[in-house]
Order: sequence, then C-alpha cells, then structure tokens
Amino acid sequence: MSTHKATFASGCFWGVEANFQKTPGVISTLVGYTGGKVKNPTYQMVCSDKTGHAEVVQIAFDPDVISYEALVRTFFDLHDPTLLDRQGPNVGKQYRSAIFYHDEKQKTIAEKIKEELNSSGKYRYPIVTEIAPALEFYEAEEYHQKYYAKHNFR
Ligand code: MHO
Repeated sequence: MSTHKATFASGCFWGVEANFQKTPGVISTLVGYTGGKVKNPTYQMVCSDKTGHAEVVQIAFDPDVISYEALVRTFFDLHDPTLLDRQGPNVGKQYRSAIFYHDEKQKTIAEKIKEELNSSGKYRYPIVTEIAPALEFYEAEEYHQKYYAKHNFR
C-alpha cells in the first residue's frame, strides 16, 4: 500500500481532524501548524494571530481507495470556503481556509476544483481558499491530537 499526504486548513483543527478520520481511504491524521513565519510555534503563539500559521490537519491517505481530488472535494464540503479568516465561531488567520499542496499535481487539482466550484453557482460569494505549498509542518501539542475522539464529541 502506498501512502500519500494531504494538508488542509478549514477552521479549528479539532473538527477538521474528526471529519477526515471518518473518511474512507484516510489512514492517519495529525493536527499541527503550517504556513507561518515562526519556527516551532506553540498553540498560544498561533492564537496570538501574529505568527501567520494556520491550524491544519495533515492526512496520510491510500490513493487506491481515495483520490486526492475526492479528498479536496470532501475538504470543500466540510466548511464554508467563502469565509475569510474565520469559520464557525472562530475568527483569526489561524482559521483560514487553505490547501497546502505537496507536489505540483496536487496544486493543479486544487486549483481546478476551486475554479470549478467558483463558477458552479454553488456559492453566493467567491471562494477565498488559499492554495500554497506545504512547507514546514509543526505537530500540535498532544492534547490537541484526536481531541474530539478523546472528549467523546462527534
Ligand atoms: N474556540 C475554540 C477553538 C479551539 S481550536 C483548537 C476553543 O478554544 O474552544 O482552535
């Protein structure tokens, strides 16, 4: 079995992780921070809204079970990609909608689906999802990992 990686940001990473854990083809998930300027950020630093990091879920998936394209569609379905720097009750750059691609193929697919959804008439406002390269990923503190599962949320 080969595993590929995907990295998504769409609000508080607790819920994003819980949703992707339920997605068939997803082998494992890890929550963390990426897309910012500071090395080894802590949750507290990210919450200051000054580091530029997004709360992300890094996914290992089996491409024979779920394609990257299907994962990107799932990502869009799980949040409102027209909201800038906020999602649900949470506001700040760390909650932005973003796809961090791991190679050029992923970049092309992400851009294609964003464009397709944008022109589909599905959304009333333009999609603001950032599409950027996956650079350093910093694993979040242990208490943030599998948070919903640990606390019996769904
Ligand atoms: N407002 C939420 C955000 C948590 S999420 C890890 C809370 O503090 O409960 O950003």
